[in-house]
Amino acid sequence: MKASQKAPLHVCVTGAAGNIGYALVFRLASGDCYGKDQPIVLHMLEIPTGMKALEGVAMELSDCAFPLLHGMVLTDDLNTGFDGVNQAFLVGSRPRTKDMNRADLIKANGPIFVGQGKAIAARAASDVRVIVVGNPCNTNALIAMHAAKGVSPDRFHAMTRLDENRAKAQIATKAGVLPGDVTNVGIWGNHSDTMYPDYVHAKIGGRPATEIIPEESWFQGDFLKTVATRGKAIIEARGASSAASAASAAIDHMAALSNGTPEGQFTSMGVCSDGQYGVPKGLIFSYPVAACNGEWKIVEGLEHGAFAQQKIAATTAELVSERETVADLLG
Ligand code: NAX
Repeated sequence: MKASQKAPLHVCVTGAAGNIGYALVFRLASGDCYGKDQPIVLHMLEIPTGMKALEGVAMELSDCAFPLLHGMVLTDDLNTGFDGVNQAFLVGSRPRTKDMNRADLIKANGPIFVGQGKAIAARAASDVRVIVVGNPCNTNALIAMHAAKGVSPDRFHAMTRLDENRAKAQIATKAGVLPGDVTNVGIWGNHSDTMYPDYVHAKIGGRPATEIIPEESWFQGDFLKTVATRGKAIIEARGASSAASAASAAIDHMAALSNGTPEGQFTSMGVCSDGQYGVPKGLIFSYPVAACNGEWKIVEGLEHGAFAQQKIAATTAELVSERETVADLLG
């Protein structure tokens, strides 16, 4: 089918003038997420102080003359931003400042996701799918999901794909293979340094990664630490936080959701728990997930040893505590 024959997808990016937004919108407009035959209309939502920079982003998008970009909506109004939207990337939120701890950040950003959840329920298309990137992304997704009355909870996701991609890259380097050879690296729990990147079920060229790298001490030591602290290392090296890699991971997540995961493989998504693996129901928890045509399913039956169980218990406890911090926003 020619690009012009398909109806455009309406794709919203919040915080589109920010670091990640700037890396994301060009990839979306060039067809990296939905395919080279799928036109899109980009809805770019900012706060009033971001609107001038957003105009500059729109000028550059226009100057790319992307054949698939069939329209742009620039706005600081939630209802306009989410009107008729099929796919939403909730990226914009307040960055953490020096005097803020994680609980302060959660409190500061929570209300943003109440407003956005309500606007999604009121204005988005009936097939809307939402990925929350803005931190703390699991708990922000939880808030948006609660606020979006009438929208099925399975539509709300948090992004842990960047952690998965970081973990795959570390394993590939250690094994001397290409990142594409590494599959089934599930991220469990919160997008924070408590997450558990499950190396036990990871595969390299279809074989258990632990057979090819028989060094449990590396997996439990340097590997876990590198993945958990990668964001900080990038800030130190670049003087700015991860942006292009975060945008790329968001595209990987939404592309996997739309196109599906290959047979026998899974990816990591923060999704609403129904109690799988003993996680309290209703938490947005990152699990290994298999996806197909916009639907997803948590991969069940994976067995965990004592080390993994202890890591999963710790990340679960952190998410439960975050949920308590925002209890007043979960009406
Ligand atoms: P920036 O500060 O560069 O950009 C944020 C943009 O959002 C700004 O343009 C700002 O004006 C806008 N904004 C703020 N509040 C808004 C609102 N209520 N509605 C619409 N727009 C709003 O941050 P950036 O580096 O782009 O990071 C964005 C978010 O991603 C942060 O919360 C960051 O912590 C989070 N990240 C999440 C990652 C993940 O793996 N889940 C990894 C990368 C990143 O750390």
